Amino acid sequence: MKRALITGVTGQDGMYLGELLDREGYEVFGLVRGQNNPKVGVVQKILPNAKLLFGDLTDLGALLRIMDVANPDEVYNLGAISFVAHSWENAGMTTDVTAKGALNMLEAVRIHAGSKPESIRFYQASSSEMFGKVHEVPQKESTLLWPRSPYGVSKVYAHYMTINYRESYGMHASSGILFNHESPRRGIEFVTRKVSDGVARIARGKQDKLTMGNLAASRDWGFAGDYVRAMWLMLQQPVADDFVIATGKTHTIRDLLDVAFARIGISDWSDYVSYDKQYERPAEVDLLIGDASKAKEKLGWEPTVQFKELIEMMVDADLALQEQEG
Ligand code: NAP
Ligand code: G4F
Repeated sequence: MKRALITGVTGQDGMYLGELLDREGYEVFGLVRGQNNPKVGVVQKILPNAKLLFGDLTDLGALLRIMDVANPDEVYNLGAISFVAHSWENAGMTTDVTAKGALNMLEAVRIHAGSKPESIRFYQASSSEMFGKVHEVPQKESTLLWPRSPYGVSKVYAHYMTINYRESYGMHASSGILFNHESPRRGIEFVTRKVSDGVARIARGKQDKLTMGNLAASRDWGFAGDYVRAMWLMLQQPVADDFVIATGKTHTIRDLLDVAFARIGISDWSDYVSYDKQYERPAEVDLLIGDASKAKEKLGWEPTVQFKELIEMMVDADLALQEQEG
């Protein structure tokens, strides 16, 4: 039985990846931060077989202890401060967790693996946010990185550190440069879930309006369940490498509002959406669209869920949630 350690197991991707690894017959270990993390109950329900270990990415000693307990064949480093807007107000913490946390995890793997650095396969959750002010359309593995947020800068550090550990120590360390991916498990702070939740509340008469920021930004949105499969496929390759994972299609926030409101029978949403400057960012990433042809060719990976189906799935899930809550 293979053993896998997931950092960020309480996040959207951590839960989908845990389910996939469980189906593939792995013994799954999940890193959970904090002394009384409110998401533990949710994770235990979704991943009843997973063993939860408590520690923080900023604490190398804790990570070394956790490596001793889990003794994993594969490590998926998904833990991060992942909300871009939050990263300007918390740049130091974002650097400590999202950048230096990845270095700590790489170090813990390197030290634990001892004389066989290639024996533990490592996945780093890199991000399309690294492309920032894009220098090429669509973006691929070789596109110049030009991050626009403390989060993006931290992810660039972690990305190059992963490549550096591969080149310096011969570690089997891969980075997935994942474009935005969403699901009903997406955190409420991100725009797709904010919209699906708001639209469901409007439909149930619990809310009058959605207050939004920049509606012109474009994102390449896919389904998280598809994207965690790409993570796993990367670690099944004989040679470690970096891959863009994306749908190859981009949509604006306005398109997102169109699909979400249409799902509840509203074709003109202008009366239901207002603008607030507080949701604008100091520096915006205007356009993301990925070219995942390398992943298609080498991993056999392709997305199965398209934009409209994804947003409808999220609105339906939030309508059901609102129904349950009464
Ligand atoms: P998420 O839902 O925000 O999950 C982030 C996870 O990191 C949570 O489990 C969180 O724990 C954990 N974490 C935060 N600080 C930590 C710390 N100090 N020590 C240990 N764990 C910590 O993010 P996601 O959407 O699943 O994304 C997974 C990874 O992929 C992240 O690294 C993200 O930056 C990256 N990524 C995401 C996307 C996307 O569109 N979703 C795209 C590209 C890359 P708590 O639950 O306790 O907060
Ligand atoms: O949903 P978002 O907060 O996601 P963002 O910034 O693209 O970051 C996500 O994807 C990255 C991959 O590219 C990940 F690395 C990262 O961890 C995260 O998962 O915002 C999307 C867009 C932005 O352009 C933002 O300005 O939506 C725009 N937006 C407009 N109004 C809003 C809002 N975003 C949020 N969160 N809330 C709004 O009211």
